[in-house]
Amino acid sequence: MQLIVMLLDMDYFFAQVEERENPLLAGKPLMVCIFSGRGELGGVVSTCNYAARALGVHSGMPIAFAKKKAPEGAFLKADFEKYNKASEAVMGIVGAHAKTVEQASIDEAYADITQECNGDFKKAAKIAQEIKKEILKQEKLTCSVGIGENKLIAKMAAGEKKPDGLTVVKQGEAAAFLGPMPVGKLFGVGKKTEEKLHALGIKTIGELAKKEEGLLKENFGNSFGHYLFEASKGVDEEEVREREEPAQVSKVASFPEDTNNREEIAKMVATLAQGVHEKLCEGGLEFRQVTFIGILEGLQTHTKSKTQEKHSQSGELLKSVAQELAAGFGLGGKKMRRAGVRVGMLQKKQEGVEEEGGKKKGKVAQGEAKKQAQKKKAQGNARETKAKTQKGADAAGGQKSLSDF
Ligand code: DCP
Ligand code: CA
Ligand code: CA
Repeated sequence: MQLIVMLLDMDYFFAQVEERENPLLAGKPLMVCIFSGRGELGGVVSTCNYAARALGVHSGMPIAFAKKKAPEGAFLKADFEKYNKASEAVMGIVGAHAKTVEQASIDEAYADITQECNGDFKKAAKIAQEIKKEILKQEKLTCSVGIGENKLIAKMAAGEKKPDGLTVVKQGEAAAFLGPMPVGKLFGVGKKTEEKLHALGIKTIGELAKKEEGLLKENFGNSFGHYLFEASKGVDEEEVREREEPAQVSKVASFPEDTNNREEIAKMVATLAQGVHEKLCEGGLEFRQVTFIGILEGLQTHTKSKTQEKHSQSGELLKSVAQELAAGFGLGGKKMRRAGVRVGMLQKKQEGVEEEGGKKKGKVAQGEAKKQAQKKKAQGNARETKAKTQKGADAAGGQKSLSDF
């Protein structure tokens, strides 16, 4: 049967959720920000609405820059709990319409709908419309959907019409669809690759598709050269598969005796951070969010989180952020019984991948990550299996989590 894949991507996700919560914000420039704490305007724009984009603001831009471009705009602090909740609701709706769903990021999912639509592109479009309608009705949010014969084409199609778009690229139409696009738009091609391609006289995806594989391998290495050779023709053999990586990784431990000694707490945090870091490395994962969990003598649990501008796998960074959060944790005259360190917003380590305009382009690394994951699975890591059975014990709220909590 004809394989049919759908990619659903929420429109200006974090900012749209904020507009939904406060309709007064809609229409005027709105920036969702990750403040670094260094100065009033330290940090970066996580995302912004279309009114702000029209003024030249984009994801990853320093807040101070955005302030110059949109002085009248609203600048809100990112509230990940809110976005995670919306994300889970959206993923639930997609999951109700398709058996095989692969969540690719907080606001994006692939679904293999071959069976559901019987290999028929018209039926596939109907399913997408139903999903869009349900998300709008239940979550009051819009999204853009692409449909194609594989993941790559679905992804490229989803970017074609935004916001609130639905683009279907039928079988056999991929080359004509991709051909006229600037080569920088091809999934996996970042700024540096684009420049190199331009220097070779390649401006469109169609021009890239005409090049010999040998020439591309010579210039971009065997693996990425091969990827460019295939992707430019709309060839992609990666299957839609449910992800194995957890949403969070955490470690929690009890003090030998309840304590309010800051040094002792900091020492414990360092040990916990190291344990979390080991798990991250085992899974080939990078984090963006660090949470300190404090459980006081009366067993009240409090958390403090900090989100970094970028993903990282650094154990040093993890330890220092966790200790900083622990140092700022108010004991309120009580002693601490247990402490925990948790990392969230995880992704597979993106080796050798370019990032541009905030869009992660991890196609090639994904293949590598997949191999790693399969290898890991084959090895049957007993510790991890044990931890996985405890999933959902903390605030993951239905998402997969790896936790000793
Ligand atoms: N995000 C972030 N930092 C970035 C890029 C994105 O924190 N550099 C967050 C905020 C986005 C969310 O991830 O809302 C999803 O990212 P997308 O790339 O899908 O961008 P948007 O959904 O914001 O916009 P679009 O309508 O272009 O998809
Ligand atoms: Ca999006
Ligand atoms: Ca996205």
